[in-house]
Amino acid sequence: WLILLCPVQVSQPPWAEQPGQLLGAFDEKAYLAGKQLKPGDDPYRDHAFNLQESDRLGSERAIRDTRHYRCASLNYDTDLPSTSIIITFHNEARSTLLRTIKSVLMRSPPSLIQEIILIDDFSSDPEDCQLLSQIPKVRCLRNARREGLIRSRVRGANTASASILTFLDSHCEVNADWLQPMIQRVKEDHTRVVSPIIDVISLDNFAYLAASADLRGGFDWSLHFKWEQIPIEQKMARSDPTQAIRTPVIAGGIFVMDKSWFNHLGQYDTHMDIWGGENFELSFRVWMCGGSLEILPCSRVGHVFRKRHPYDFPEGNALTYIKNTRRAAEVWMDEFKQYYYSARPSAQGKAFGSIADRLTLRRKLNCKPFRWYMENVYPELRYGTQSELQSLSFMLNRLNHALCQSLVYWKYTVCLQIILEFVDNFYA
Ligand SMILES: [Mn+2]
Repeated sequence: WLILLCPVQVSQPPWAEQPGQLLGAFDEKAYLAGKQLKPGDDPYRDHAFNLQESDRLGSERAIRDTRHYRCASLNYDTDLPSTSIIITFHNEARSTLLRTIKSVLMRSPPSLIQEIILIDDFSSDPEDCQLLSQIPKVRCLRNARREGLIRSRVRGANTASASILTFLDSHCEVNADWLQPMIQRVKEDHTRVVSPIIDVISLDNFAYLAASADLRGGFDWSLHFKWEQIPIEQKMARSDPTQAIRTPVIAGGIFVMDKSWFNHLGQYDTHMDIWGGENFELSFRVWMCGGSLEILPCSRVGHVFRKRHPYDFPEGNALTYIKNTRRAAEVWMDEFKQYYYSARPSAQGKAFGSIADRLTLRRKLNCKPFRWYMENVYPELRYGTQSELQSLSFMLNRLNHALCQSLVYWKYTVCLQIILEFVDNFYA
């Protein structure tokens, strides 16, 4: 009778046996052949990653299960609610977009996927999205003009029919059991906003590399996101490597959130354009208005990190980032916004539009002051006089530069992540 109590261990979940059947009437070969790199074309030109490698990989490659081994034996509720997956994109490569979708269909329990909503943010070729809607559960919505990530996601959320929203970037590969841990945490407490550990897919050869499991999201006063080590006291207190990691901010590309909580908290600031800064605004808002942010080590999703944006910003990259972060600082950072302006003096004179609606929202939700966030969520973020700050950031930059010099063009965040992973493996 003991056998009855033990679940049978299967190496492949039953729904993954025939990936071909997941696609219904969709003609994968024709879709991929419809757009191909011409001989002599620079494979990096359009997407800032090696398109030739991505095309060559195929849409259902196996990837290493990068989780801690203890994750595989965790159990999740059998009645977890389903989720709407929301993927926004602008001129994404067909092979990466398809691999993102297929990895979701292959590595998620089918009952958890209510639908996959693609928001085509006015890509040059409407067929990139349209053709994919022949895949069962996939829906395609196309914007009539360029709206950017933030308004596109809000559009996706408004049309979603599941009670839980999963935001996913368009050049990802989800790993084994990525979804259950996140839905479980949100089901237990709907005010949690959770994200996976984001593994690295090489932009050159598309190798799938494990990221360190000891990182959380942080930032400096210029509102530049960075991965950082979990503070030592918290690390010492972690007896269980499968435990959730509290994080001051999320990277923003991939997370799961209860839909009614998303709506209650005011969705996103839809006056932010294209990309950038929205993750700070959401993170401050979630913490200060009664929720929490977590990274779940048993959920892993690979993402192609790039060194530049392959698409253009109608108003310029830097200006858009400043407008968006300035809105976040003005609405949420109270007297601490002075440190943002010291770190980014050029932001001072830039237009950022009206924030009256967002200030009303903050009052209506009765959110805590930014000082509370500093004291309770991110006490590690130092603040002081301008010269102190400058010499500190100078030292950190020098250190970072020395560490990452040999890895030429990787964003230092990615670089740091990989160095830390090596260290991890060394001691493992
Ligand atoms: Mn991305």
